[in-house]
Amino acid sequence: MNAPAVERTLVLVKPDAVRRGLVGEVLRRIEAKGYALVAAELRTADTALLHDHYAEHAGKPFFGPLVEFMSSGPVLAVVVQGERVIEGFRSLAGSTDPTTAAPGTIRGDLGRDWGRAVTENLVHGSDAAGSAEREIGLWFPAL
Ligand code: D4T
Repeated sequence: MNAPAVERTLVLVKPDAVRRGLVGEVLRRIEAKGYALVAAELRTADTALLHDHYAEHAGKPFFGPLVEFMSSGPVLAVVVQGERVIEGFRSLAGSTDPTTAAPGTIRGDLGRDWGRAVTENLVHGSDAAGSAEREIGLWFPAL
């Protein structure tokens, strides 16, 4: 069997995680798993970037609150590299809803429902090779 190709994924440490001082904990888990950090930038995203990033969710009831939440403070955007890192990081992150995300995952260990209009779930990770390429191009056009 051929070795799997090295992949890159876009990870966002979302504003809730940055506010709670969890950047180091998220990066620690990525590095402990053995993945490499390729680029990282702390920035407050503007709504144009977030509309592009979340284009698949445009028109859904949570879209407005999602964009508002994601622009409410800085996020750490990170490009992470390794074999099968796209599915590997999503496994580290856990399922979307932090209340029921498995213990041992970032969302399961560190997240919860805060009773707000949007699911604040600490991190984002690209869900497929095509979206990873698209998202890395949006957040890191120079890469
Ligand atoms: P991201 O894309 O942020 O890594 O999260 P997921 O891949 O786990 O989940 P998603 O794309 O389905 O949702 C994107 C983003 O929208 C918020 N959300 C989602 C929400 O507030 N209410 C909802 O009902 C859903 C489905 C949370 C993550």
